[in-house]
Amino acid sequence: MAAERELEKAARDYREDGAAVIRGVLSREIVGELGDAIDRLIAAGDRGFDAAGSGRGRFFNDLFTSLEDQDFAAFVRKSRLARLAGKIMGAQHVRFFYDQLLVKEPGTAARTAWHQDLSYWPVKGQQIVSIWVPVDCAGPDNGVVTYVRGSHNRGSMFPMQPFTDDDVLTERAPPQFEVHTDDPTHDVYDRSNLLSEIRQHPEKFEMLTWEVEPGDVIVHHPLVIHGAPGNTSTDRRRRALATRWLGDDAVWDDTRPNFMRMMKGKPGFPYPRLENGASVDHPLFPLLWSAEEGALDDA
Ligand SMILES: O=C(O)CCC(=O)C(=O)O
Repeated sequence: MAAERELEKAARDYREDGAAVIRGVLSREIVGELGDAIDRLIAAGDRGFDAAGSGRGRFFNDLFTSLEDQDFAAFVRKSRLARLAGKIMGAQHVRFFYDQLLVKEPGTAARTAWHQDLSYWPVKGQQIVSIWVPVDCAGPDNGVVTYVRGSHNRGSMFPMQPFTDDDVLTERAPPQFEVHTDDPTHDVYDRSNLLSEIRQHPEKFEMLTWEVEPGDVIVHHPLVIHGAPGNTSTDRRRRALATRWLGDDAVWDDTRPNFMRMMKGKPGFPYPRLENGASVDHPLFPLLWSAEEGALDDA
């Protein structure tokens, strides 16, 4: 686990820039186990979907994997990332929100579209953080995540974006999930063309990105604008698990379209019946760490 001083620096960078890298957080062993679990899950072929769209390659995605897969559940707890999330958010209590598996195979043209995570989620608050865990070495050639520095401080939110875009579409504005103008929530969104502008002229923006190795993690803010290039390498996989965490001030907010609504009817998926504005105190989001007690393994 990273030293306190490194965590403090990462928390500062996170507040200022919207994202930060923390080196050597996880052991090779635990990341190796996660890699094995990913390969087993993909080979089994009974979960997930390919987000590569019409393009070449494969961008394997799966959501809430740890809910049903014991190896992923074990990783979430054994990795002690809840503590790291607490330190980055400055929270006293940390709940696990969900995990998302994101595997971009070599030769995958599809880029992860520029987006903000909060647009997809039925929660709001200041203390929400993602921890992106690479299982393979990742850099710009095989699809490491890239952030528009400081973009979380604009204070506005764009509608959900389709998750990937193809290189062949670069000259067109990205299509947006439809938000009906008679929907009372439509005016919460930023309607500017900033995301198209970033897509078409990335050179005009200050970007943050890193070469990362297994054991490193990247933390990012729910409102930072980010995306990822395709995996243009011929032989370097880019396996990653994004874990999402909720702190003290996170509350339920199902007033906007969000991806969990789309999972409502999924057999075995316990969509929370929470009041808007209520605390996210629900078994789907277990409490895994508190500042007083440390890891809460039996939570
Ligand atoms: O892994 C990727 O390609 C994108 C990750 C991402 O957008 C996220 O974790 O929020």
